[in-house]
Amino acid sequence: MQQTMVIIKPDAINRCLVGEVVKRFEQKGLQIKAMKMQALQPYALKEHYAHHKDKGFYGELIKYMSSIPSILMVLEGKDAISVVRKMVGSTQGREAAPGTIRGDYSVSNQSNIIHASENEKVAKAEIARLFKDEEIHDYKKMDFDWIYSRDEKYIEKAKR
Ligand code: 3AN
Repeated sequence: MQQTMVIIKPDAINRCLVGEVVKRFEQKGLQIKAMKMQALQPYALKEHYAHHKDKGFYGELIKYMSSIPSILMVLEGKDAISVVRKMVGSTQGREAAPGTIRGDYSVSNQSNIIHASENEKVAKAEIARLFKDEEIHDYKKMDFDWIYSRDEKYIEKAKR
């Protein structure tokens, strides 16, 4: 199984959308491996958004993301990174497809509800940056056998 990191951003918290967002991931069948509220400090955000440091919106992005705490989650599932990115939708809220989280809840380029890791390398780095090992929980969810086929589980086991 693959892990990805999600940040439910300050706009979602101010707009009371945390439950809506978490519900979608639970209903999809993703497993919550870690979840916490954390005030993201500018130094951590500068690392997180280093690839945007030359963009005009960078300063505002850091201010918005450090304005109030965020909710941080580690989600696990088969191909979790691409599954979650598809559910999140494209970056610009006004362009994001209806049915995606951003498409349904955002009309902004900046305040677009949620961050999700974009690939495996980034996911590993983000999880390592923002979570301690002991905050990520290993447990078998009781609906696991109904979420994946026998083959999907066997292939996973064979990989271990
Ligand atoms: P994504 O979050 O979809 O991976 P990135 O990595 O291009 O997209 O952007 C990171 C964050 O920067 C976005 N989630 C958004 O909050 C902000 N952002 C991106 N583009 C703009 C923009 N044109 N104006 C303001 N903020 C932006």
